[in-house]
Amino acid sequence: MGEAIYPVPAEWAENALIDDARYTAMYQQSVSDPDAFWATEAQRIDWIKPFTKVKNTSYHAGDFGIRWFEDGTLNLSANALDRHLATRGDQIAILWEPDSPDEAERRITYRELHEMVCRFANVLKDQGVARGDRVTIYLPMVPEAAVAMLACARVGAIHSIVFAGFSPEALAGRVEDCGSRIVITADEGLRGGKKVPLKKNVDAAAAHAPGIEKVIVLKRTGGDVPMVAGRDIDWHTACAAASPENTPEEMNAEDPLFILYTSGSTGKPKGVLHTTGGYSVWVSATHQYVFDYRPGQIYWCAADVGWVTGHSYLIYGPLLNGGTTLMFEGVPNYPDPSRFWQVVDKYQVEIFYGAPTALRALMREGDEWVKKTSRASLRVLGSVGEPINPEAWEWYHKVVGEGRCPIVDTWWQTETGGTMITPLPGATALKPGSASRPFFGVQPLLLDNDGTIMEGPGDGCLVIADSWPGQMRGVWGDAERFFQTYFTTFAGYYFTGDGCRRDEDGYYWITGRIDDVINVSGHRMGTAEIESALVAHEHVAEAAVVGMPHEIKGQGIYAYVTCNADVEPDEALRKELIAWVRREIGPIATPDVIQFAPGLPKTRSGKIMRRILRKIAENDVGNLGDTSTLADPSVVDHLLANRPQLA
Ligand code: 6R9
Repeated sequence: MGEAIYPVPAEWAENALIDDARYTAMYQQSVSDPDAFWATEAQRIDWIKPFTKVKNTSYHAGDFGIRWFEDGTLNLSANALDRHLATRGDQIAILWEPDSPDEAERRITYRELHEMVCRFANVLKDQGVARGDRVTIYLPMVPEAAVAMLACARVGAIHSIVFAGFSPEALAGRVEDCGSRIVITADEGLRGGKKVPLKKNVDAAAAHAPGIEKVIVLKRTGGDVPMVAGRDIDWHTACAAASPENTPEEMNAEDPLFILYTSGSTGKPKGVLHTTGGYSVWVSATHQYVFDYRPGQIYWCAADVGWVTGHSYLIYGPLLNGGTTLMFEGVPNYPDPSRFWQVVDKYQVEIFYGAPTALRALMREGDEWVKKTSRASLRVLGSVGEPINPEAWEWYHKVVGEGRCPIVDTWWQTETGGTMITPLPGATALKPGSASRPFFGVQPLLLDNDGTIMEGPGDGCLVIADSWPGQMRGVWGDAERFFQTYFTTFAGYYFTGDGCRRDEDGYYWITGRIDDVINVSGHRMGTAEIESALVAHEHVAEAAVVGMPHEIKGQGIYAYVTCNADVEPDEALRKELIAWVRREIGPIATPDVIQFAPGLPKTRSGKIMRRILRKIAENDVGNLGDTSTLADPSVVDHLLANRPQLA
C-alpha cells in the first residue's frame, strides 16, 4: 500500500519492558491460557483476600455473565495510595498546572494525597454515604476531582463523573438515572480564561433532580455563589473538621467502582458500569506496558477527568503504578498555542498522551509555536479518542517528537475500560494512522455484514471474541440493555460499533463508527440525543442528525430540521436552535450546520434514509446510491438545491 513504516528504534528494543519477541510470547499465552496470564498480572494489585478463580465469562445468552477474580477482595484507593506510602510517600503523585500560567502550580505528594482522600472519605461517611451508594462528581480539572474519586473508591461508593462542560439538563438526567443523593462540585471552573458556572448549573439541575439532598462545594475561583442552607456543604470546612485517618472498605472484585455515561446509537446516554478488581488490573497493566512506564516518571494525560481516558489514564492507571501524573486545568491554545509544550518543559514531561483533535488544531497554528520550546524530556507520545489521520501523525512525530518518540495510537472505548489495540513502544513498528496490534488478552475479529469471520486482510465490523478484565459489566439500571446493545448484533461476540480494516501485516486500522454515533473532537455523541434536543424545541417538527467531515474536530454535526407548518425558518431561528442544543446538552453538541428542510427523505415505511443524509452532509452527492425506495424523491432534490454554504 506504500504506507510509511517506522521500525522500533534499537535503543527502545533493548531497554523497553516489552520487545517484539516478548510481545509475541506474552500475547500467545494471554489468549491460550488467560487464567495463568491474568493470575500473574493480577499480582500487581494488593489483594486483601486473594482470588482463587480468575476468569468466569460467557458472551452467550443462557449463561451470559462477566466475572473476573470473583472471590478476591481489595480496595482500589489503598492500592493507589496507602501501599505507596512506605516507599514513595514524598514522591509527587499529582502535579497540577492551572489554567493561567501566572497562577501557582500545586505539587501533591502521595502522603498529602492520602491524607486529602482520607479526610474526604470521612466527609462522605459523615453524610451517610455507604457502600454501593452513587455519588455524582461535577468538578473541573483540579486535584480534588481525583480526591473525590479515590474517596468514593475508599468507602465503596460508586462515582459517576459528569463532564463539567455538560448542561444542567444533562447533569440532572444523569443524577436521576443513577439515583445519587450527593453532588460534588466547585463554585466555578476555569478554562482558557473563561469561568464556567458549575455551582449555578448544579442549582439549576437540582430543580429537575429532586433526589439531590447534599451538594459539596469546592472553592476554586472564589466566585460569589449563594449556598443553600441545610443542603450545601463547603468542601474545605468539612475536610478541615474531618479525621485524617480512614480505613478503606474491603470490596469484592466485582463490586461496582464507577458509572460513566456515554452515548449510544439509541435512546438516552447509558451508564456504563465498571467494577473494581478486573478494572484495576487492566488499567495498571495497560498503563505500564503501553507507555513503558517506570514509577516516578513524569507522565501527562491531557484528557478531562469527565471522560473515560481521564478515569483510566489520568488518575487510576498512573496512581496504581506509583506514578507522577500531571493534571492540566486549561486548554491547548491559552494563552497561546505553545502552552502544551511549555508545560512539557516546565515539568520535564516524559510521556504525553493527547487527542488528535487538539493536535490538528495546534498543527494549523504553525510549527513555530512548537519549535520555540525544547521538549527534550519527551520519550513517548500517545493518541486517543478518534482515528489520527496520517498527516497529523507525521506532524506529531516529526515536529513535536522530533522523530525521537514512538507514538502509541491507542484504540479503546468507555466500555473497554482501557486500551485494546495499540502499539507498544519497544515492540511495534509503527504505521501512521494504525492502532496496530491487540494488547494482551484482546482477541479482535473482523466480521462481514452476515456475521462471517473474515480471515486475512479486509474491511469489516470490529468485534472482540472473548472477555478481558477491564470490560464493562453492565448498563446501570438496565441489565437487558447491556446484552442487547453489545452481544446480539453478532451472537457470541462483543460488538464495538466500529468499522475496521486489517492489512497484510495483521495491523488494525479503525475506520470509525458504523452505528449512529458520531465522534466530535474525540467526544462521543449519539445522533439520537441531538435529535431529541432539537425536536424538544416548540418550532421543530422533525430532525435528523448525521456526522460530516471536519478538518479539526474529525467530525462535525450536521442537522436537518423540519419546522412546524406555521413556522418560516430564518437565520434567527437557526441561531436560536444552535443555542438551544448547547443549553440542552452542552457546548460539545453545538451543531456545525443546520439545514432547514420541508421534508426528510424517508422510505415508504417511514424510516429516515440516513445514508442519503450522510452523503449530502459529506458533499458526496454524485453517488446517492439506491433512491428507489424513497416515498417522495422530490425531497432529495430540495435538500440538494438548498444546501447551506459551508465555510
Ligand atoms: C477512549 C475513548 C470510543 C470511540 C471508539 C472509536 C473512537 C477511540 C481511537 C478511536 C480510532 C483510536 N476511538 N480511540 N478511533 N483510533 N485510537 O475515546 O472512549 O469516548 O467511549 O469513544 O472512539 O470510534 O469506538 P469513548
